This record gives sequence, C-alpha cells and structure tokens, in this order.
Amino acid sequence: MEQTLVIVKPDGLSKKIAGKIITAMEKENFKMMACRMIFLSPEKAELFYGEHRGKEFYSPLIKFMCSNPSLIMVWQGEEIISGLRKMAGNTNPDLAEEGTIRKLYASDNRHNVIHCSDSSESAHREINFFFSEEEIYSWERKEYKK
Ligand code: 3AN
Repeated sequence: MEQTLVIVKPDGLSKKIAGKIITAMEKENFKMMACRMIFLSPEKAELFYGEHRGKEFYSPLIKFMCSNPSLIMVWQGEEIISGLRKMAGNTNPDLAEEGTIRKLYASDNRHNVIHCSDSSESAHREINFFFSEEEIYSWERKEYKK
C-alpha cells in the first residue's frame, strides 16, 4: 500500500471541484487518511516548492499558492502514486489526456487544480512536511446499509 500527498490548490476550491476530485479518488477505491484546509504562507510554499527555486514560474507559483486556501490530504491505495498522477494528467492541461482532472478543470500550467506526489520519496517528504504521524489515521471501511 502506498500513500501520497494530494493538494486541491486554491483554484480548485474557487472552481468548487474539491468534491469532484475526492469523488474521483473514492471511485478508484483510494482511501483518505488525513485532510486539512491550509492557507499557505510564502515561507512554507517556498520550502514546499524548493526544487523549483530559480525557475521563471517559481515566484508566480508561490504567489498563486498563497492567494487563497488549499485542501491538503493524504490518500492511500495500491499504486496510488502513479495512479493518481495518471488521473491528474499533464502539468499543462492542453497536453493532458481526455478525462484527466487537469484536462477537465485546469486553466493553464500554473492554475492546474491538483498537486500529487510524483514518487515515493517525494510522497514521504511531502506528507511529513504537512502532517504529523498522529494526524494520519489508520482506519478500516465498514459495511453499512444504503
Ligand atoms: P506537477 O504538479 O505536474 O508535478 P511540477 O512539480 O513540475 O508539476 O511543478 C509544480 C507546479 O509548478 C505545477 N503544479 C504548476 O502549478 C507549476 N508549474 C510547473 N511548470 C510550470 C510552467 N511551465 N509554468 C507555470 N507553472 C508551472
């Protein structure tokens, strides 16, 4: 079982598609393990996107990520890291495959509604960046009528 960090970015909340993204992940049988709303500070956003420091899109990316709150989550599932990257689609929605989250909802390669970790190393780093161990619940699904 893998875990990954998912962010519904500020544009995702503005577009009211957080529910759609969660529904898509639930349909894949992926399981939410942690969830919080966060208004990123520039300091925190700069640390999170540290690998992109120096690139031309870095400053506008930080500004955008700090423009409104995001929804940060930990999700778990079999091969969820690659599976969710596939569901999210290319960074640039014009290049994303039909039916992917970014093809459906993203405006451009900065305002692309979702972040999901790109490897198990990043997932580990990114999950620990936002969540403590106690905030990530280990739980089992139960059966209910209806
Ligand atoms: P992804 O989220 O698809 O893995 P990364 O990790 O390469 O993309 O980039 C992190 C974020 O930086 C992207 N989600 C996007 O918001 C922004 N970004 C990446 N490339 C560009 C670009 N060429 N122009 C503007 N923003 C970009």
